[in-house]
Amino acid sequence: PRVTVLAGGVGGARLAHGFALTGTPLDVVVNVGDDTELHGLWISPDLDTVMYTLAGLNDEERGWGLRGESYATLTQLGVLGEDTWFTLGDKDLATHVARTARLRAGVPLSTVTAQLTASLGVTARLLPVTDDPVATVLDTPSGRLAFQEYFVRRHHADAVLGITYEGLEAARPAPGVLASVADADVVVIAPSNPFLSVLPVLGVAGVREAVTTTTARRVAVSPIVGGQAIKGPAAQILETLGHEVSALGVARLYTGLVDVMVVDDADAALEPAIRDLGFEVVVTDTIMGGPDGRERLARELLALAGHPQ
Ligand code: FO1
Ligand code: CA
Repeated sequence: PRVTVLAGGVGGARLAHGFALTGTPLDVVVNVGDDTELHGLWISPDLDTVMYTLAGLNDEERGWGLRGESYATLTQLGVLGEDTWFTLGDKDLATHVARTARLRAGVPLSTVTAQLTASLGVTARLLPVTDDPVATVLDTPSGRLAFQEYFVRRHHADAVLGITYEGLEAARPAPGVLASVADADVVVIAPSNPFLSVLPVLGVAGVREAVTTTTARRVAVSPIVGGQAIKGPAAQILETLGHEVSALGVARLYTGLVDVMVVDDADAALEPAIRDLGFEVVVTDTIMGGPDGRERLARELLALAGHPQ
């Protein structure tokens, strides 16, 4: 079956890796709202997290960046008076240099991404949801913060009172994105942050409609397990934006978008309430861990979608 995963960073990367390990044809449509310019370089953290994970090159502990990095360039940038709060490894910087050079030459982000993934031996197709700039901006008690200011520099410690996706209204889907969703056999919303990763993907013109109208089986995996986020600030953001901090709260956000909500064994008690929203509910172990756990979850999702591998 053809699988299309809608993904943010680490959670999306791990589940996409699981599908890749099953050998099924895979597209990953990736959020670009985290993208930022630092030191004159264009950085696309979610694309790189998915790319490095699928290439088997990622730092497993952190979830982002490359394994076995060195930091000579960042150290010297600090000597020269540049900010160093965003940890850029020497090899990772090569990705940003190559990407930025090609973007400046007029090559679209989707084409650059196809080139970079090919160079790293990734066989899945990585699609930025759009080639147009989108910037997630957070309203906090300390004011409006650019995404990486909020997330990395200030360690996502500020309460999120509101979220704006600058550029999203004007953003057009990148080539292949709408067809990928329309032509898939299975569309999966990864266990990524609904507000920081999934909504800025669905908000690009035509994407939500493509998910609504595709004939694919549509499955979402809850990123909230036992009332807590597997990683990152999803729980705090649901809370401050007035949503229930649970797989049920996530399900409400995806009502009408997916056929099946997959929740962790820890959330088995939420099954009837989620079913009442109109979903089929599957309760399983959603904690992926290493490659074996990722492949296991991917195979379970393929089976419940009617395409056992
Ligand atoms: N996340 C951090 O928490 N701290 C960092 O210093 C950091 C550096 C970094 C460098 C390259 C890259 O592709 C990603 C990086 N990330 C870092 C992750 C990134 O900020 C993601 O946007 C977040 O993990 C949210 O998904
Ligand atoms: Ca992200």
